[in-house]
Amino acid sequence: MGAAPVFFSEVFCVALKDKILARLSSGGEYISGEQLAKEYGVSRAAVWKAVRALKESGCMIDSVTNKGYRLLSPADTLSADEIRSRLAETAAELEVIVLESVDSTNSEAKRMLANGFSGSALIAANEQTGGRGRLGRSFYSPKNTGVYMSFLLHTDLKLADAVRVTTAASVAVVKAIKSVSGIEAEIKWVNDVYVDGRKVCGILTEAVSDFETATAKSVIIGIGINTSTIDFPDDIKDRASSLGASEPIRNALIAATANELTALCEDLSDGAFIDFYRAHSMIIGRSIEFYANNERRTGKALDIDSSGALIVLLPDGRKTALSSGEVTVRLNSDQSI
Ligand code: BT5
Repeated sequence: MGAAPVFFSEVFCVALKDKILARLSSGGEYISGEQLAKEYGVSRAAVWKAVRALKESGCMIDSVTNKGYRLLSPADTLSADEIRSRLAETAAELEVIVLESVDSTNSEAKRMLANGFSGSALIAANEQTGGRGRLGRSFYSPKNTGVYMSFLLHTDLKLADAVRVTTAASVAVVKAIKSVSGIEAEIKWVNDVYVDGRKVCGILTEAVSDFETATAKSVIIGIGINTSTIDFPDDIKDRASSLGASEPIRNALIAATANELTALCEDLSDGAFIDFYRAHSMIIGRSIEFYANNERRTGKALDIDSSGALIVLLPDGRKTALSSGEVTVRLNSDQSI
């Protein structure tokens, strides 16, 4: 059998990418697209494409109109040591594990539990090959351009209160995004974080429950945040986005989320964080549709109660409280899941 054909344009593109990376690495100045195009005898569009490919591979390149491109860092590399060095006291007991690639950090946490691990852990991966969302959905987790992490924590939460964990995680993510990048994010009940109307983060909480005592003995809180992903798959590209990070932020974002989340988890019965959640909700006061028992229903989101449940006004004037797991909320104007 002959070798697989190598297309000239692919070779050319790889070579251009490497050349541009080397050129940008040689000095801290901005270099215009026009200049790079001239130096390498290619079009500006080819330069733009090569820079985009570099960003997709994790290079932190600042692009400024009329100035050009500047390399801020060759990579936003995950480092367990750096994450650890940024942890506050509340998070100091977390075993920090960084993996290059894994199917799902939540699945990895489950395997650790099954193998007898009894501590608390933070597992972060550079890439997930089988990132999971809720209800069997998937979470796109390309390498280098996102934060994919799971917290394995031990609680004695009543199962009925487990929704608070996801609520707390959403609050932790919004606070961490703000502190690390200055970006104001919003929460779409119960587990999605949005920036400018697009989803930048999803949260998947899984409880390891004890049926006899009806408690969640351990919880696995999986958080995926797109930090600099540009190219999303066709089915989500219109409603997914990233934080647009142009400098390394992943270690700081992971540590900030860990610090916020562990502080909140110290006392989940204290509903103080629900006020923050309400203030950052993108659905309170809006018409929504939701699914309960596979049935599509509509209503108006009125409030989030102290347990984290969403209070909805139904068309017949009755009110209902929705708790996670049984419903999916859509804004009426929005086609997202
Ligand atoms: C979620 O589910 O959004 C929960 C995602 C949790 C991901 C983390 S990453 C670390 C840990 N390990 C895992 O395996 N999972 C957790 P859900 O609300 O069901 O949303 C899933 C839907 O979001 C998909 O069906 C897509 O429509 C959309 N989606 C998929 N990937 C996305 C991405 N990267 N950014 C924005 N939207 C995405």
